[in-house]
Amino acid sequence: MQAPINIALVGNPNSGKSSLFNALTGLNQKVGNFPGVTVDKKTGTAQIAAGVTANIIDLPGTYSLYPKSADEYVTYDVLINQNTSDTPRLIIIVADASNLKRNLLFCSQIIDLKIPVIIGLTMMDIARKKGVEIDLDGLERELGVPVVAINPRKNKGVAEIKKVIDLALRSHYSTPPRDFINNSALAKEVIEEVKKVTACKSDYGALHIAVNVDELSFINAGQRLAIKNAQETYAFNKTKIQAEEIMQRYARIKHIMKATAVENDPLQKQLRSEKIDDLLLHRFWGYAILLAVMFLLFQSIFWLASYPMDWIEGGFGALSGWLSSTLPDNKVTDFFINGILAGISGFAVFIPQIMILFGLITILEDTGYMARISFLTDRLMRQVGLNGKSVMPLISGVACAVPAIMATRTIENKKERLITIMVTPLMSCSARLPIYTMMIALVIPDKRFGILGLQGLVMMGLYLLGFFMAIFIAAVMKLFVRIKEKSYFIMELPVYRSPRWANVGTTMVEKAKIFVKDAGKVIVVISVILWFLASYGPASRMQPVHQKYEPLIAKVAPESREAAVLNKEFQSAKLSNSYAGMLGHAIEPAIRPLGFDWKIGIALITSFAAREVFVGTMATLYSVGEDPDNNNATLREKLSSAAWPDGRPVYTLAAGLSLMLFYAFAMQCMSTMAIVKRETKSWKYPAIQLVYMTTLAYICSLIVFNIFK
Ligand SMILES: Nc1nc2c(ncn2[C@@H]2O[C@H](COP(=O)(O)OP(=O)(O)OP(=O)(O)O)[C@@H](O)[C@H]2O)c(=O)[nH]1
Ligand SMILES: [Mg+2]
Repeated sequence: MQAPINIALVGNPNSGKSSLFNALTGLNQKVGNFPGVTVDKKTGTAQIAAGVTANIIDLPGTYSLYPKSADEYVTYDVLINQNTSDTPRLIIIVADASNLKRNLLFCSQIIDLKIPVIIGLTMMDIARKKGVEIDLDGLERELGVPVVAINPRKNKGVAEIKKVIDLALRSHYSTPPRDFINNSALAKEVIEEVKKVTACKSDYGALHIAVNVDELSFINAGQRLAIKNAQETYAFNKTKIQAEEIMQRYARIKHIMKATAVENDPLQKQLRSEKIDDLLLHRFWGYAILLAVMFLLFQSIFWLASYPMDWIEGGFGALSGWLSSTLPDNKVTDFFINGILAGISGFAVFIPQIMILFGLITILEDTGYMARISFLTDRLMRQVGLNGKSVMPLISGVACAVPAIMATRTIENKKERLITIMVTPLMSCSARLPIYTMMIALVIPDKRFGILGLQGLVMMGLYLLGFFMAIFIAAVMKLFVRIKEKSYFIMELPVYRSPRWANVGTTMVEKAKIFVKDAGKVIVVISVILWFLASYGPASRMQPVHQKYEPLIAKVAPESREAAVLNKEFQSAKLSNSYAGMLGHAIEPAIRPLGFDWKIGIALITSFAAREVFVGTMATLYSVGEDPDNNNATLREKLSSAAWPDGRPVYTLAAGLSLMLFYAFAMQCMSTMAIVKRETKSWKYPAIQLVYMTTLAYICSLIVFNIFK
């Protein structure tokens, strides 16, 4: 058995690379129907033939070998830097047959890098519908590299391409002897110099090193100096050379297209996608439909999920009621039911909503509608310092800010990318959903106006609020960020495809698993710690409580009403004097103006690192604080009977709204801060985010609480 070889998948965006990656490796790399789904490299292994395994590297799509955006740089680095562990022994160019001409430009550039390539031609089905017939043998002859037709969406041609890979590796198939165009003539002396001072062997690779000499990390100072000297001596003009190169390539591609692709009646066939776009991108109807789609999306998160949520909630309530009546009445039982089980049930309830949310977003991506949303909103976005491409990150921010912030890599303009990163966490992510759902159920009446539910409308209002706040803050930041760069919006509109339901299903299950695993771990750990903090306290404070209540309880009949009342008072006094209670009381002065009591204060503290923890914290706190006979009440019921010491309810409309707003705007997510640091390469931006978002949250909550009080 040989050591695995590296095979890189490259090609234009949305050409089917990740689909092929999944077909080869059996993994589940994200696939979607718009350009720029993959923004980072990902490796998996595949069995190519008996005894031959390969590391398959999936890469972000690139239009040409001159990178413009951060995701294109990831690919560029793998291709140009010849000395890393990722350096491919073989490249598979995944080329979209329905856009052959543009795809061939990139193919020809890769071929000239003198790394062995195989072309996997996807979308033959769509090309055929467009009336384009492609002569594969002819193409192979013209380009001098193997060409295989594949359809990774339907798993077709995967065995064939493996065979060709195996053959290529076995016969030590190398690269075409002649360059696609005469690269060396473009800048002869400089190319020679680069080849002399670096390990680069191809003329075209050397040309790229010369063009990007300042950006490439693997070029050392000595090499850089030598190359720059040569550039000066021979008047190296990179803009002119690039233009010349692209022109020569297209000239040859035109000739190849003529010889190998037959287009029947190019003007006759209007694709189904174009007809649909006439409506969906319409000046009026386009926007009307967009609003309707968004509206349906949020309404359905609410009502579709309400049934499974009720079952889960009821199930956990019954379970803990049953357990507390069967298990022996001691500390261990208490810890298990009120510490662990309460924590788990607190977040398990929200699994259905999270799944539905991710499922619907996947459908938007898979059909190709997401790209249309970018197109429709570009004008609005541009006015506030963003770009149509900011919409994808913003919408996926509704699921989770972490992948959303990575998705900004496709935005070419640095200023627009930075502002998008700064405002994306304002979008209401799925971790806020539990808090919204809980509070809405508590303080918003379940009224209906025909098909519209008031609770659903408030939910949608919160999401819209996040969006408009993001737009507003972007407009403010536009005035402060000083990066000057020309901005443009070029985005391919992919053809409409029916969603692959298997993909939708796996995404839903995957996301639920991640939610349970990641959030679950934190929530359970915090709930356990919290149970301890809430159950114990300094003896100096706890003893008086015991001394006060124990004799009182001993006096009344054990099963009587007085006993129940006393017991409840006893439990809350204990909680209030516990370590957790002291913590909550300590910050109460700061949050009281927002309408929050000390229990909410504890939840604010625990959810500072991750807001998922909020509901779990509440569940634990209210379980510890309640009298033991009330265990099968749902958290919602417990919260609605929560009261201030003077008997006023805690969760009034004003307090509920204030709490929702606080969670809508506050920056409470360590993972987001870490990813912002990584993408902006500085702690400055996550720090700014933390300060501005939390201040914003505090002020908005304060205002709303005082209005509704
Ligand atoms: N009709 C058709 N659709 C295909 C074919 N191959 C892939 N697709 C679809 O094309 C879309 C894009 O596929 P991806 O695998 O995400 O493309 P990608 O090249 O990884 O895209 P980026 O990561 O954005 O660069 C998906 O909706 C696939 O289902 C094909 O041969 N025919
Ligand atoms: Mg991809």
